Amino acid sequence: MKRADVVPWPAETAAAYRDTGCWRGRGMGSRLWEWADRWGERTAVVDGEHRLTYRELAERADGLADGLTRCGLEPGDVVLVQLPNCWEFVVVTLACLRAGVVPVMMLPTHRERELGSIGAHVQARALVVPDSWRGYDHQALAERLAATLPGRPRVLTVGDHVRAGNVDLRALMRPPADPSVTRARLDTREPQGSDPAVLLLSGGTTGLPKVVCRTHDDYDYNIRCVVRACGFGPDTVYLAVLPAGHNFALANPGILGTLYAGGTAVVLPSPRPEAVFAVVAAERVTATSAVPSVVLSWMEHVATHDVDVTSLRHVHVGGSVLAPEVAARIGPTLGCRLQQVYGMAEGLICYTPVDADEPLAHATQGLPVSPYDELLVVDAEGRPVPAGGVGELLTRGPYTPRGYVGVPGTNAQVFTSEGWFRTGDLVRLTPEGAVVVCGRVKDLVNRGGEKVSSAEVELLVQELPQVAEAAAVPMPDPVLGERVCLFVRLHAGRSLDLDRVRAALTRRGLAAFKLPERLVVVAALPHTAVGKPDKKRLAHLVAHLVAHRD
Ligand code: J2J
Repeated sequence: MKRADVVPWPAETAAAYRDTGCWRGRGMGSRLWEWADRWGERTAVVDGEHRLTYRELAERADGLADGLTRCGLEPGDVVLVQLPNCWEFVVVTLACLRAGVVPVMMLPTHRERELGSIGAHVQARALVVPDSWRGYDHQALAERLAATLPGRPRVLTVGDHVRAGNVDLRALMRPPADPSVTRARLDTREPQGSDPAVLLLSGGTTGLPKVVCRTHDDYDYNIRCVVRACGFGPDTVYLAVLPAGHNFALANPGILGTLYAGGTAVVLPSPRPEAVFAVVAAERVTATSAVPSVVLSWMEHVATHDVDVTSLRHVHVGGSVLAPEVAARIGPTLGCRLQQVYGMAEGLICYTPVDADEPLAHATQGLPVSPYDELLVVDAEGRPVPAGGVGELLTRGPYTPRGYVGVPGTNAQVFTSEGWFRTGDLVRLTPEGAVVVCGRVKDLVNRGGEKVSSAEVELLVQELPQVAEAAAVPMPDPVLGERVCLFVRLHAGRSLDLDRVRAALTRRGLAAFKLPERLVVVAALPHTAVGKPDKKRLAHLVAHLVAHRD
């Protein structure tokens, strides 16, 4: 990634964020020893039997920060990190922050297509993967990619079966022989506040990779705000079950927010209720976060099993639409308070307050976490709507960057000339300033919180020889909220079924969660006035088909 690919805030805005104290002007890695000096022997991270104190975490992260340098990685170099929720993920992330190496947070479900296109876009210098995970050989995937990506990135493997030629990452995580010497050396090379800290993947609405560069200054501020909004402190025991590479579980407040507060972050690689409630009871978990579909499965489990949730105080729910009726049942069922969250990798985070009254907690998606967040609701022509009206949400602020990495054309469309980010979400604001999500104008499918770009699916489908025209739209689903439905018009005399589409896209390396789950072959697709497939009509059509069980 070239530094010029990262869009900075305008100089005077940046100066204002520094003057107000939002931006500290320091690398996030410097937090590591602030924590260790303060909370040294307290438990920082729990992963099954594995427990790390704050001191051990700092030492291991420093050991790895040094190790990354020995592998030839320099400050500003980008690495793709594809790990399940495990203690090594936390060490890798902190080591990167300490060394100024920039991790791209991939998901374990990503495959060739995602890793390949993102890896090429950011010129990744290394790929961090598990040896294998859920029966899939990630090391082999990384090796194939490393052989084809420009710059031939190194493969850094976490696991017991590191193949020759790859780097054994666990071996690099050993505490240094003399931690104080390593600490002092790394201190002198601390990244600056304006340097890239992490790269997050946008929900994405185009076929192109959309990568959000979060700086040390802005991400550090984001985390401080969210920790405050959620009342996290040293007595917090947070359980991370959503993929840790997601902004939500990583930093809102998530794992990093827990560490900022001096609490304990428990990591679990699956949101399955059996595993979750065993850990909630064993570790006396006080807070966790989930997307609505996951929280529904938890509520069903708790209603039918004898589980101990007495430690649980807060559950954060967001990422996709939560019906107010469901919201009202969450607290009583799980024996804790609900905090709704509306957030995005691009920045803006809204939380309902810990002590919100019922209308606020159940029927809104929260208030912005920073007083410097700016929110504007506009109509289709970009004019502000009257107070309380529905429109597209635009936002800017001290932790909402002004552009994606290396895509000036997309940025000119997605960001206004005044630096507002067009969220693509339709919202209204309550008189208190809380956001209520009412829909969206962007072209994606929100599958249980995982965002699928319709264009990405359509571009691949259009390459199939049978297909003349394709449109991917959301289809309503009682569990996940939405799934991908694919409409196609075929060339004369050709046929196609869902299994063949899924197999073809899988062969092209597309992640499984993006695969269409229903195929509708039509003689002609409806079009809008500008000649594009009329997605609104198609979405209505499939909603009708689902409602009538056709
Ligand atoms: C409806 N839609 C929502 C909500 C996000 C915390 C929480 C979530 C994300 C996230 C995140 C929603 N109701 N409560 O990064 O830190 C949809 C919107 C939004 C998009 C962003 C975090 N909360 N959404 O979901 O980058 O459409 O971030 O623009 O994955 O999810 O997706 P993403």
